[in-house]
Amino acid sequence: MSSILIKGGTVVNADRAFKADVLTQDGLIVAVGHYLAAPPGAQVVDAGGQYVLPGGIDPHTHMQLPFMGTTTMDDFYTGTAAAMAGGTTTIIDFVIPNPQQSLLEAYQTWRGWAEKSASDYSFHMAITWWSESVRQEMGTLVKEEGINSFKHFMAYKNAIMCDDETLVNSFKRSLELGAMPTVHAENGELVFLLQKEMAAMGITGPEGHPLSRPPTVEGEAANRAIAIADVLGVPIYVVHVSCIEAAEAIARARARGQRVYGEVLAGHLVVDDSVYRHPDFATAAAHVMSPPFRPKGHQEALWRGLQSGNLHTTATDHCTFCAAQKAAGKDDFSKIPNGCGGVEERMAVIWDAGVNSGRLTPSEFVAITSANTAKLFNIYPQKGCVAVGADADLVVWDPSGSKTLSAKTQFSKGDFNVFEGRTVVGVPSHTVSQGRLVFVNGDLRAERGVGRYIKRPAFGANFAASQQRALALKPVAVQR
Ligand code: URQ
Ligand code: ZN
Ligand code: ZN
Repeated sequence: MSSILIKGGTVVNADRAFKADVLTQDGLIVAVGHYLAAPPGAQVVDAGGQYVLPGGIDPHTHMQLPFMGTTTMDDFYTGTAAAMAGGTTTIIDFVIPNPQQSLLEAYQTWRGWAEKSASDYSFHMAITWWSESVRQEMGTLVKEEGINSFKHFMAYKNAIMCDDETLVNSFKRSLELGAMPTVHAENGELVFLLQKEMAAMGITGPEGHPLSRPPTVEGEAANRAIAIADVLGVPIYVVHVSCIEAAEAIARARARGQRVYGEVLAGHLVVDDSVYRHPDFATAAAHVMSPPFRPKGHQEALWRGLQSGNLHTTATDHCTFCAAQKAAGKDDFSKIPNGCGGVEERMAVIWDAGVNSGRLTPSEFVAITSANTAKLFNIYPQKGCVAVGADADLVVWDPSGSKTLSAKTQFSKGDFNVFEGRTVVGVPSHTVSQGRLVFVNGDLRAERGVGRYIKRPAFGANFAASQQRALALKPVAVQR
């Protein structure tokens, strides 16, 4: 594999920013320092006036997901390719077994689908039912397959929803295994009832979607999951926190010293619920995802949660359905496949709305787009850090570059963009994945199938793993 020298940039890690050159070789970062010389044959990138960031990590995507009677438009190749065009070099996707299906069987299916990935990827495992066999297979997945996080959907009744018995048993098992339980926090029983009430009132359009899942429905589930985790003494990670009620539930628990972590979607930070009142069905339906986009006031609470350290990561929940697929819910909004895109736009949207606005420093941006996810899911500093020995996943970030986001120019196979028309300042000029230049000034050079499955050790086990990596590192003579 070739060597890349990134010269003249400002390296930004979650803890600090500093001027330095970065040298990669054989897929690893081998030097970070001043006046580094390019080895023979190395590619040289001039990063003058730009930042050099750790590759983005998106902890929440659904590539090639079969859901609500159809399958998402982006598969693992097109989805990871689009991600790299936006500076994200690792995704954590989800294996979602059907109820009564073996977890290991579902895991093998998703591993097969993901073979085509263009970038590195990992999996959370969803727990959609409970039995002694599920308990056993969770152990196998942690000990042998490098899965250290288990997802629980508290919504989607009559499909993949977990009842409290499953939550309690699975959270307890996660603690035994040193794995992180995560939740989609919406009370699925309330959603189910409110959907029926909307139908009874004759509300069938997309405007009924947010009405059937108000913030209190999310707040209740967040509080319940946090309370269960508190009693069991297990940490918990709440995905796509969208509203004040859930953000405050997390902040209260953290103030009491409980290990609770929160994830925020780029969409929930900048898009509000007015989209559901758009007169065009396709436009309103394109925004149907859960939890729904919220009234404007919730966004400030999410930003403040990220600034205060009570919310920790940003993601996209990239789950793209085209207009024809969304039309399944033309006469009944509860039949609209839930999901939106964003994997390509996440970092630029958050830089533009977060860093340019003064809400976040560049280092805080790195924390919430990469480093915190790597730490919480135990792949730091292999990922999430520009440092010797880390994977050569990097983004050269041009703070003065600008772009108008649009479905017309996106690499995603979706046909809609929830950020349509938004002009952002601050974009990736180069993306490096596994030591390869995969995106250069708009030119995407994604290679199908080169992505690797990234194992994530159980918590408490990573000291041994990092020792092994340190011992495996070949000493590299660095020319200055
Ligand atoms: O709920 C999720 O995270 C998946 C099914 C994607 N869809 C969505 O609306 N968020
Ligand atoms: Zn969800
Ligand atoms: Zn999701």
